[in-house]
Amino acid sequence: MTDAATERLARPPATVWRCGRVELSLERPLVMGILNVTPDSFSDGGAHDDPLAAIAWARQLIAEKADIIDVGGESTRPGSRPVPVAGELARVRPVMTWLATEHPDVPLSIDTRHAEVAAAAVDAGAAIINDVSGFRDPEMVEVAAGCDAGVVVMHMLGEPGTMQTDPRYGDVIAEVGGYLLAQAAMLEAAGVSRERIAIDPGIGFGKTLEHNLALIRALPEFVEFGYPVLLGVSRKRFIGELAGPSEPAERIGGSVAAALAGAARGARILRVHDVAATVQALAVAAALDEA
Ligand code: HH2
Repeated sequence: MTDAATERLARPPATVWRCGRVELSLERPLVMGILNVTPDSFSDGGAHDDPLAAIAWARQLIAEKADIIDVGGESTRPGSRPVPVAGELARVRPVMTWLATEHPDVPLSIDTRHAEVAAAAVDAGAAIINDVSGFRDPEMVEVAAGCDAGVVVMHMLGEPGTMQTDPRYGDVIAEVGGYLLAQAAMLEAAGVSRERIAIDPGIGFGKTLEHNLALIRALPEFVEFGYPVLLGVSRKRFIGELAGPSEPAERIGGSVAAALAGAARGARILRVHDVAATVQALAVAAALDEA
């Protein structure tokens, strides 16, 4: 680990995550259901990119007991290109507004790299800003500091367009951990209180299979930083690499296995496409742990 990491190691695990007016308990892992309002997301692109389909999917995620809904209007899959902000806003705003009105009790997250989109989403009722670029953009930091939303700081190596072109690290755990700590400290210095910050190693974002596995195995080290840890493994490529070629929608078993392994290592927010399967698996795992 870096000096910054060593200095701050061994804080007790976070027990709550403050997101706007709600304080989410982390006593059990929370399930964040994915709602991609995009034509081109790697797994569900084109499935919910008109407002009615997006609302129907949101209803399903809620019925399946998602604790949080993460709405995205820009795919950041490997090789993807940025979407103009106006287009991203047009995709996410109607569904965010509907959700905030019809289901004000379900915390809403906006998955965006763009300050303007984050600000509009917070105005529409988002309780969480999920930034896969880890608040590199000072304007994103300003938006976070100017509201009370929870924030997810994710690690990504470079940009989506090129991140999977031969990703390399000296020590992936130290580099990703050091980055997350540095960005969290920067956010705190900018006025985002620590109980609002969650961290995420960014599975698949500029990582080989070995990097992804090393990061999942090392989750207990990230938990010791004292921030809630979010894990996004759902339907990702590494599952096909481990278990044989498959389409993303065929990776549910591997996704649930990886989510459970992450939860067992301390991840407290699981970002998933398959909410019902994950909720069921967590219920069984929790009952067995108690026994
Ligand atoms: N993964 C994706 C998108 N956003 N956010 C966080 N915090 N962590 C992740 O691992 C993560 C994320 C990629 O998944 P998906 O949204 O399904 O795909 P796409 O980027 O193609 O829309």
